[in-house]
Amino acid sequence: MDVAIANTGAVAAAVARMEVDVGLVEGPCHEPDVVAQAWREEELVIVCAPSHPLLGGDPARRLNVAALRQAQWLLREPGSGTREAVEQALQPHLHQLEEGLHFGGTEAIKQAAVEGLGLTCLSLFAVQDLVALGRLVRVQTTLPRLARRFWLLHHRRKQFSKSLAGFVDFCRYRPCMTASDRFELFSFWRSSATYRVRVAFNLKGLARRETNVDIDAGEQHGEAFRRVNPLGGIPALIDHEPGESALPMTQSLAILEFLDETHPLPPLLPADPHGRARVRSIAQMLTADTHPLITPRVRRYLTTTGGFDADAWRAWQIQWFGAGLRAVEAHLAGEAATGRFCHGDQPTQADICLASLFTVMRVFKIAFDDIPTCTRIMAECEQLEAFAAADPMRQAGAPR
Ligand SMILES: N[C@@H](CCC(=O)N[C@@H](CS)C(=O)NCC(=O)O)C(=O)O
Repeated sequence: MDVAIANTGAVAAAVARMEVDVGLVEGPCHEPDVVAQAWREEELVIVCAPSHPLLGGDPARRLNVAALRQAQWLLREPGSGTREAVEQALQPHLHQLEEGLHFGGTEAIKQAAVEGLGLTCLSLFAVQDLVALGRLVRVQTTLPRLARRFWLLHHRRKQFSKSLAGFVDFCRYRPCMTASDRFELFSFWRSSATYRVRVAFNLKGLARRETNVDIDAGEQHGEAFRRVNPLGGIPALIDHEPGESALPMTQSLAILEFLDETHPLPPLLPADPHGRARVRSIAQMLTADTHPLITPRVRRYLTTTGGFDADAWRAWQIQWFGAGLRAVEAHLAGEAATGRFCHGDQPTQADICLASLFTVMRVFKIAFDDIPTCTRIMAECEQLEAFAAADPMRQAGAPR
């Protein structure tokens, strides 16, 4: 594979001339014969030196629109895709940016900001090193969250070979490996509900840090965790983003919807209401009607109070996993909306929930041979690194 690096305009032009198979760009593409598929989303942050006069000696000061309009902005050169993306993010709020200086690269802008020459708006990923060192501060503002999109470009007549299609899948669904201070996920290696959230983070290229709650040892019922989730279940997610409420979010599907609303790409729900209802219905058949019956708290009750021994518990698991999956199979096998995945050819909430049941069944060594569509779709999911990387056996704490 050959990789060439150029700015957005040059990449789009190379795709339009079919000189390259695909292009990955951060700015808008203006080539008529090029199809732009939404790829990743990246958070943009405003940063400056801690001593910048607009902060008045208080790095936590929140700047309003009027203050931001007065600022001198450090920008990329005109024609750069990054500059266009920053202008698109800021101009709806500030209308016009007071250009202080412009530079041909991000590193030069960062150094100029450290020297106090102005404010700049760059990707969080690009500035987190200097923010961690205290040489830049993230400016708190009254603006909403800023983001830019990356795009995958291909010529509209491009024939995709199997390996090229595999590469595009890899790009779209590769998990993000960076550490995050923003999202704290309470998790356990085997938990299928946590798996759903892991896959969603991976699909969206978002980082998280995980705090282990050992549900085999009963930590979910301890006083500390009950303050996070009074129901004593994982996952729970805390968004530590400054300015956001730090209340823990619980319920994997609610967390999936939150991630989809705050980080829309790639979407986990179809665009049309009927499609969304179908996907949510499949997801809830698995997570509301099936999974709760086989949780540790149910096992504990049945084995301590209900007179179940190990065989009765296993028969119970097989009964309820089987009932849920056969019902989902009836939908998937009989409905035209089923495609490569549960709904069309992109993974959705429904696939995440389906795969979450398969992964926990594997841990318990349970399999069914009468759900061929579910099994085929699970194999499709596992082709994507976002799912594979969330597998229980690849998590810290899994038996080796
Ligand atoms: N409906 C919840 C399920 C939460 C749940 O039951 N999680 C399991 C792990 S997969 C748990 O923490 N169980 C603890 C217990 O049953 O004691 C969700 O989707 O988040």
